Amino acid sequence: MTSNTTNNMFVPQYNILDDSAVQEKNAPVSLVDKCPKVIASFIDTYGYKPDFIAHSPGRVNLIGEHIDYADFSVLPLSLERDMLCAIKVHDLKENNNPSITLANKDKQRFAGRKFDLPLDGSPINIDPSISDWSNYFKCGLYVAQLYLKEICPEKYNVQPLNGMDVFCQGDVPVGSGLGSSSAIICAVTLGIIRANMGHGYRIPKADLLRITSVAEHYLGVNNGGMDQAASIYGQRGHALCVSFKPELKATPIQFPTMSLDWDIEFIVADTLVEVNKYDTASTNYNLRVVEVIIAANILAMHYGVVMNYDLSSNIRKGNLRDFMNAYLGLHRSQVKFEINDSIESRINQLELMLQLTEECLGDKKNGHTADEVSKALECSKEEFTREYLMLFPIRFQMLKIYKRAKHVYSEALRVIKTLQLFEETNEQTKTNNYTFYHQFGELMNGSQRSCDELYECSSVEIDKLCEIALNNGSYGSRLTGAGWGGSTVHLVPNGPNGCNVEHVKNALIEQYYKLQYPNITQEVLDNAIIVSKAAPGS
Ligand code: NG1
Ligand code: MG
Repeated sequence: MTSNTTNNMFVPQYNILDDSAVQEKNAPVSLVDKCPKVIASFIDTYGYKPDFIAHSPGRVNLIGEHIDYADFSVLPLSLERDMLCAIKVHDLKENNNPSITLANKDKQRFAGRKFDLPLDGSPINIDPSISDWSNYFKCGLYVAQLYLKEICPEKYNVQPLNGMDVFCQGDVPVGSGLGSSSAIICAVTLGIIRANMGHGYRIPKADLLRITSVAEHYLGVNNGGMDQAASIYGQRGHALCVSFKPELKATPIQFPTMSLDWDIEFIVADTLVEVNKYDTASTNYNLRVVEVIIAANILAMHYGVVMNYDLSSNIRKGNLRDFMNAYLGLHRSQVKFEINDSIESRINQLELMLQLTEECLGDKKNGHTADEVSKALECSKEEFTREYLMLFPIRFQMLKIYKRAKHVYSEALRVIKTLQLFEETNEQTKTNNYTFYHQFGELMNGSQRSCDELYECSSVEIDKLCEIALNNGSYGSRLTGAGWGGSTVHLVPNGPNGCNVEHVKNALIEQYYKLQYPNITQEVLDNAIIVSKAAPGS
C-alpha cells in the first residue's frame, strides 16, 4: 500500500485516555506525519492493517535537577519525539494459544521477538539480567495485566490476555536522558489495555501514571516517576510541574503566549558523551544520593528533629524534604511566616533551609571526612559505614555534604520561583512577555551554575554547548537529566522564519559538533539536536 492511501485511511482519534487528550480535536502535527508511516510499516511486516496506534512521548527536564529523589518538584516538558506502537489484536477464535509478535522499525538494534502468553492468566516472566528491548515491552505488559486484574478480577485472574501483533516506531534517542524507556513503557501499557478492554474503555491518566511509574522497577531501576508523569500528562503549550509529596502527580502549567509571529522553542542538544550514571569510578549518581541523605540526617541531628519518612521506600533514611517538613513541624510557632502550600510560603521555607544549611554545615564547605560525618551523626564509624555507605556501591575521598544540600534547596527554590514567574505572567495576560523568558532563562542559568559548582555534575562538553548557545541567542542553557555528559536544554525564542532557533542550531553545529567530532555523519547530527515545543502526552 502506498503512503497516499494510508494517509487517507488514518484519521487520528483519541479515545482511550480520560481527559485532556480526548478533548484535543486535532492530532499533533508530528503524529499526522508519523502515523501513516507506522501503519505502512505494519502492513509491510504483517500483510494486514493494525487496529489502532498507542503513542507516548519522551521528555526533557527544564529545571529542577537532582532534586526528585529529595521529593522536591521538577519541571519537565514532553517532546515531539515519541514511541508509536501499531497493534492488531488477534481474532479471539484463534486465541487458544495467545502470543505476542514484536517488530521494530530499527531492526538492526531491536530485532523481532515472539513470545507466548500464559494460558492461566499468570504474569509473564521478565528476566532483568538480559538486556533486550523486549524487556521494556514486557514491563508495560506486566503492569497493564496487573491493572486489568484490578478492574476485572473475575476475567483476568483466570484468562490469558489477547494475543497481538505489534510494530514499534520510536524517535526518542536511546540513552541520552530523554526518557525513551518510559515512552515505550507508557505506549505499550496503553496499547495492552486498549487491546483487552476494547475501544470504549477509558483509563484515567492518574491510573496510567500509578501503574507505569513502577514498571521499570521490574528491571531493577529505582527511578522516581518524573519520566512517566511527563510522558503521560504532556500538553501542547505547557510545561508540567511534577510533584512527589503527598503523592506523585503532574500539573500542566501554561507557557505565556507570545505575539503571533513569535514562539518559544527548546533546543535539546546531546553532548554525544554517553555516561553510565551508576559507575562508581566516574560520575557517581549514587554518591550524590547518599550525600544528600547524610546531609538530611546531620541537619536532623543538629536541630534535634525526628524525620518522618516513607517506610516503603528502599532508602529508609529520610531526605532533605523530610528534614524540612520535620523542622517546620517542630518550629511552627517560632518561624516568622505562615506554613502552607502557597508559593510565598514555599519560598520562605526553602530560604530558611538555606540558612540552616549555612549555619549547620557551612564550616565544612569543602567536604566532610567519614570521621567527621560519624561524629556529626553521633554514631561510630562502623555504624555509619553500615547505615549509609552500604546503601549503594560508592567511592569518595570527601563527602561534600554542604555543597550538595545547598544545591538541592537552592534548586528547589528556583523551581518554585519559576512557578511563581508562570503564575504572575499568566495573570497579567500580556501577549508579548519577553521579560518572562529572560527571567526564566536566568533561573535556568542559575540551575546550570549550581549543577556545575555545587553538585559537580556538569562537564567540559556541557559547559561548551551552553556557552555557545548563550552567545548566540539562547535565553537560558543548562544540562538536563543526570549530567556529566548526556543532553543539554536551551530556551530559544523563535522569530519569523525561525531565525533564532536556526542561528543557535548552526552555531552549535559549527562550533561544537564539527570541531569535537570532525567525522560526524548527518544522521548522527540530526539525532543530536532536537528542536521541540511542548507536545501532547500519551
Ligand atoms: P536521566 O539522566 O534523564 O535518566 C536521572 C534520573 C532522574 C533524575 C535526574 C537528575 C534515572 C532513571 N533518572 O535522569 O530521576 O534524578 O537524573 O535530575 O536515573
Ligand atoms: Mg530512562
